[in-house]
Amino acid sequence: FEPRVPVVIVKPILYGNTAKHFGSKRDSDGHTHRWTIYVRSLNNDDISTYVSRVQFRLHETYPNHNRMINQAPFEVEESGWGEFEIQITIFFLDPNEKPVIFYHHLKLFSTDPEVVTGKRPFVNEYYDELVFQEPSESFAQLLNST
Ligand code: SLL
Repeated sequence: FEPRVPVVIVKPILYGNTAKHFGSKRDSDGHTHRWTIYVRSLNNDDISTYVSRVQFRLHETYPNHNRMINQAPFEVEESGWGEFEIQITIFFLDPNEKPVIFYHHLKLFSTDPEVVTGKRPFVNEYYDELVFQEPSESFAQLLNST
């Protein structure tokens, strides 16, 4: 009798956005902030060892609002004037692994005085975990390589 050990691999990630006020509203388009939305590993290891691409679905006011990023760093840098929900989809190198879909609320405006005066960058970041149940042997190798 050989007890079967279930294989579960957990990859910690960070996702979120940074934002920086221009200092004034841009006349041409009313934009006020430059911002970046991103997905990365907790320890900054390269997640492209097991992630094939990441899609960021921006607000429809953006041209080509479905942004597919096919290599690291998995991020989109943009400018704008408003906050909105961004749908993030992570695709994996093993096509049998279902893509993971979640949401991030893009935040631009801070009440933190250090951020308002430009002493500190604005970071709106969250921790989460990608949990793989019984991954294929080859994909498990990729997951364990970082
Ligand atoms: C709001 N519900 O009303 C939100 C919508 C839309 C943000 C925010 C500019 C895009 C562009 C932009 O910042 N859109 O000019 O391409 O606050």
